[in-house]
Parts: sequence; C-alpha cells; structure tokens
Amino acid sequence: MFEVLKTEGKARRGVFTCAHGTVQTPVFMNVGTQGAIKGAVSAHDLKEIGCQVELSNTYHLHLRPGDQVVRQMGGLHRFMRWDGPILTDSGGFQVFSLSGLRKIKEEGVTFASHIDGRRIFMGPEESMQIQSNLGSDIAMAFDECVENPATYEYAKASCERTLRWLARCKAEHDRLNALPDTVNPRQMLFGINQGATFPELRIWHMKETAKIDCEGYAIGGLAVGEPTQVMYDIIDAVEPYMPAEKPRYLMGVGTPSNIIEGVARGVDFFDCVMPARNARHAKLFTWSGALNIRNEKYKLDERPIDPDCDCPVCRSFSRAYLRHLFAAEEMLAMRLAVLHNLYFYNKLAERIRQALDAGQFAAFRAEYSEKLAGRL
Ligand code: PRF
Ligand code: ZN
Repeated sequence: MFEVLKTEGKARRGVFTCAHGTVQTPVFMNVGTQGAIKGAVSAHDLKEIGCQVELSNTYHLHLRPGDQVVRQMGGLHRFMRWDGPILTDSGGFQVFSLSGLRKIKEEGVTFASHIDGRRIFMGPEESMQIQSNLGSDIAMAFDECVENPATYEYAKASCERTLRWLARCKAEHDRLNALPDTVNPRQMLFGINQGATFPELRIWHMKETAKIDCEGYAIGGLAVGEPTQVMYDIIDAVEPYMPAEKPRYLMGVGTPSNIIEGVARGVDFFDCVMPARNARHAKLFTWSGALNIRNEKYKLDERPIDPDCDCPVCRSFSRAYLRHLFAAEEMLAMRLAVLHNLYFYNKLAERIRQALDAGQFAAFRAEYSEKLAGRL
C-alpha cells in the first residue's frame, strides 16, 4: 500500500506499507547483494545506520547458497536476521552485467555463472520462483537492461520482450503468492520501464507497463553510461505516465545530487552501490562534499569524518585514525567507512523527507545539489 502525504512540485513525500513494515519515502535502499552489505555490515548494523529497506539479488542468491537453501532456512528475513522490508532485484540486470556468455531468447536467458561457469537458465517464471523462495517483500519483474549505447531497433525489440516478460511475471507471481506454503504470500511485484535513451520508446513502454497491475513501477536501464542530463530528461519524459498513486523506483541511482534531482522529478525509491563502493576506496561523503580519507592532510586531524554527522563512526573516531586504518589495510577501515557512507545516504533521504514535510524541498535542493555534487 502506498499513500502520498504531500507534494512539492513533482516531489512526493509518502508512506509505503508492506508485510515487514512501513517505509517513509523518499527512501534510499541499502544494497546487500548476497544478503550482506559489503564491508562486513550485518542486519544489526543496518538498524543503527537508519536503513529502512534492504536490497538483495535474485541472481547471486540463486547461485549461492541457492534459493532453496534460503527457503528451507525460513526465507531471507530469517536467514540474515533482518526483520524489515526487503526488495529483491530480479536478476534481469546482474545476468547482463556479470555473467559472461549469455543468450537471450523469448523464453528467457541462458548464461554462465560468474562463480563456476555453470550454464543456467533464467526466465520470468524462474525469477519469480526464486524471489518467492527468498520471501522478499518486493519482487522486481524480470527485464532486460539494454546496454548503452543501443540502436533504436534493438531497444524496441528488447522492451517489447520485457513487456511480454512482465505479463508472464505477473501470472507466475499471482500463482506463487496463492500457494499454501509460500514464504511471503504478501510479496508485491514492481514492473520495470525500459527503452534505452529513446523518449518515445520509453513512453510507449511505460504506458503499456502501467496497464499490467503492479504494486509499484521502476525506471530501469539508466545510469548505464549515458550523460546525467540524458538520464534526467528520460525521467522527465516517463514520469507523467507512471501511475501517481503507486511508488516509483529509479534503479541503481546514484550520487547524492542524482537522488535529490530524482526526488525533484517524482521518484520515491532509490538504491545504489556507490556509498559502499566509494567507502571501500576511502571516498567518504560529507555534508560539505566528498573527501578522500587517505589524504596526507588528515594525518593529525582530530575531527570526525564529518563534524555534521552523528553516525556511530563520527561519534567515536577521528579522521587521523581512519586514515591510519586505511594505510595499514585494516579490515576495520572498510567497515567504519561503509557505516559512515550508508548512514550519510539514509540521512540524506531523511533530510529530503524533512524538507518536504516543511515545504522546504526547493530550498534544500538549491542548497545541496551543488554542494554534494563533490568531485573526487
Ligand atoms: N533492471 C534491473 N535492475 C537494475 C537495473 C535495471 O535496468 C539497473 C539500471 N541502472 C540497476 N539495477 N532489473
Ligand atoms: Zn559519520
């Protein structure tokens, strides 16, 4: 269930409810691909960093430990000890970005596992079955994320197929939810818009996708190498055709300013590996821009990473200590850096919500879009 509480321009402040609780939107979802956040962060830590939704991947968990194992362990919530909302991505992106050889047909995709090269088939039905076994709250439709750049002909044929796949996802999802022993019978299905960088194709695909009744709709196929302005233009083109009463999710985006700009264009859900990935490379986000903690100038710096941050890391540790941990290649360096960066992203979403609540989002956007653009 989704309720829009307030709007400012196209930006929306909402509340989303699923089987494992209520989510305040706009929300940033924390990526734990294999049921763990990279950088040794557990479900317990997720609570501390203000995480509302955890995101895992169908593709990875199917390969290892296997979705049947997760099912037998009581589903992903119980397995990883996270009792909040979980969204699972369908595999429709990871199959294309991670696996080597792959063959796309109408039925689905045959690909080689990135772990042992084993040949695996995944189509809409398989993706729904795996996500049903995982018991996530939100299952994503099985789609093809087209590479950038794409020809119009390829993008058109691909998004027509993604649309046919959505109809099959919906039928299979309804069937699985109705089975007596389903892990999470209240699992929801989100459809995904594709169409590369062609506005007319995007709009046609979104209109057709909205005809299939889903509990939310995502924009996929962006942040795959196209210029930022092209991404914004596509969101602007598609948004009017996304059902206003349903949540909207911009997949795999992005930088802090991308998130602010996404909210300004009517998006409610975001996820990105950037905070965790940057943290592992010593790149830390602060409210006055990003910094690289390896820099010599932090050698004797007593201050926390960000004096304006009240995360568990900033409450205890100095920049000098963090810099030392990175230089000494201590595992703690990664963990502390990831905790801070994820806290920052969750806080960013919270500040966006506060700004919307106060009718101050335009001012917030003007102040931070520039500041957080951060060059590293
Ligand atoms: N499709 C799916 N997952 C995704 C994407 C997509 O297009 C993207 C694109 N940025 C990220 N994750 N299923
Ligand atoms: Zn911090």
